[in-house]
Amino acid sequence: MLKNVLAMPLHLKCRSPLYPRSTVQRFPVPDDKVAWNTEFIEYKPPTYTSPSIQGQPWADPEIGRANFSPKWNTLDGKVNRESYMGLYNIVNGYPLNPVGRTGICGRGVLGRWGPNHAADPVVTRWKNTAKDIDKKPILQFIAIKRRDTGEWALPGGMVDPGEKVGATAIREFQEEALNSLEASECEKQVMKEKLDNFFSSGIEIYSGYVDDPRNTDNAWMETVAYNFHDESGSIVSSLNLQAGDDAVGVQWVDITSDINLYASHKDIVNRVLIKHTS
Ligand code: RP5
Repeated sequence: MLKNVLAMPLHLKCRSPLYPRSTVQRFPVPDDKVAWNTEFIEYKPPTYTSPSIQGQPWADPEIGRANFSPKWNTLDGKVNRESYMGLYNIVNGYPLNPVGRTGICGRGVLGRWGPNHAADPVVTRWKNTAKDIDKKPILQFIAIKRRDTGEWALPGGMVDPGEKVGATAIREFQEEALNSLEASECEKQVMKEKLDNFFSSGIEIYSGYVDDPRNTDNAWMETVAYNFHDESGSIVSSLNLQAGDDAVGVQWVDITSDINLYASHKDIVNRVLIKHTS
């Protein structure tokens, strides 16, 4: 039994035929061949590492390079190579996706071999006002529209080396949903005074694997998601929502059974919904 995987059956989005931002087709992996311990003799996935990540300061070098001796399954200097899912296997020098086959080897567009750590903020409020007391309460969260896929998503992002995951969630929220990267020092100070207390009340909702379309057999996304809930709605009502960084849209979204979100974000917001309604 795998630990720290959301409700998705095995993984699905990282088996869709076309690898993101490329023309590379994944080797088809049926559901019953995802698990590594199921024999799949015909399995011949292509190897792909995007030229866009090669030589980037935030990305690992190729495995086998003399200057690269990663310490798997542990904190490697400031880079966290530990998985929330427990120990992952290393085969012929390459870390193996703990959920199973994805139809592609290499790193694709991900910077790190093995786990790529992210953080996701789920900022919530009730949609209904006191006047709507007889209606079923609807929980809303702040979603951003991703520039790369055009899908609605949590305003999360990658953990910088040495950064605390909780700090990443708050920083990413401010960059993507409040456009803090383009705010003046004075605006940042106002934002800080308004939100410091609110952000200190975050509750961890999930830590583990993400069924991200960028995952490969040797590199995958993991996240820690935090819920920042404003029961009265008075704090979040003063937020000036403005898309920034990698986001091209931002808005409040009702958490309903038919929402469609990037990667496994729907499962994460559902966890938050259950927490507030059960
Ligand atoms: C997802 O990718 C995570 O849940 C997080 O939301 C996001 C981080 O990647 P970038 O948005 O920085 O591309 O797997």
